[in-house]
Amino acid sequence: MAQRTLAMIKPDAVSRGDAGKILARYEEEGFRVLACKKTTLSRSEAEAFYGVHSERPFFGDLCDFMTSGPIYAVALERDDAITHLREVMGATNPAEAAEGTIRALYAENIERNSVHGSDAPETAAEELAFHFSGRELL
Ligand code: FUP
Repeated sequence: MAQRTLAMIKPDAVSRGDAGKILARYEEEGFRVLACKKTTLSRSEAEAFYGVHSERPFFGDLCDFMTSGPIYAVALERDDAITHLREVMGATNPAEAAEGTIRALYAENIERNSVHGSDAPETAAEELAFHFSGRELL
C-alpha cells in the first residue's frame, strides 16, 4: 500500500551540487516526489526537528550543521516508503553504509551524512507536517 515519508537532502549534499542526483535516485527507486522545497532551517527549527536528540552530545554540532546552508525537504510516496527509503539511504555512519546506498556514495561522515529519512509512520507524519501544509501534499 502506498505510504508517505519525509526525506531531507542536507547542507553538505546541497552545497556540493548533489541534490539533483539524489532526487533522481529517489525517482529511480520508484518514489513519487509529492512535494519538494529548498529552504534553510532556523536554529529553533533545527532544534525542534531533532528534539529527540536534545540530550545527546552531538546535538549542538548537528544543529550547527543543519542550519549551515540550504536543504531540500522532500515528500515521497511509494509502497513501503519508510523502510525502502531507509534501505536506500544506508547506515547513519557512511563508513558502515552498504555499497551503493546514498550515504555510501555521497556522505562525508556521521554528521555530514547527506540525507535524512523518517524512521517510522508516526515520525513520518510529524516530519511531513513539519515541512509541508496539507494542501502541498495533495
Ligand atoms: P538516522 O535516522 O540514520 O538519520 O540517524 P539518527 O536519528 O540516529 O541521527 C540523526 C542525525 O544525528 C544523523 F543523521 C547525524 C546525527 N548524528 C551525529 O552527528 N552523531 C552521532 O553519533 C549520531 C547521529
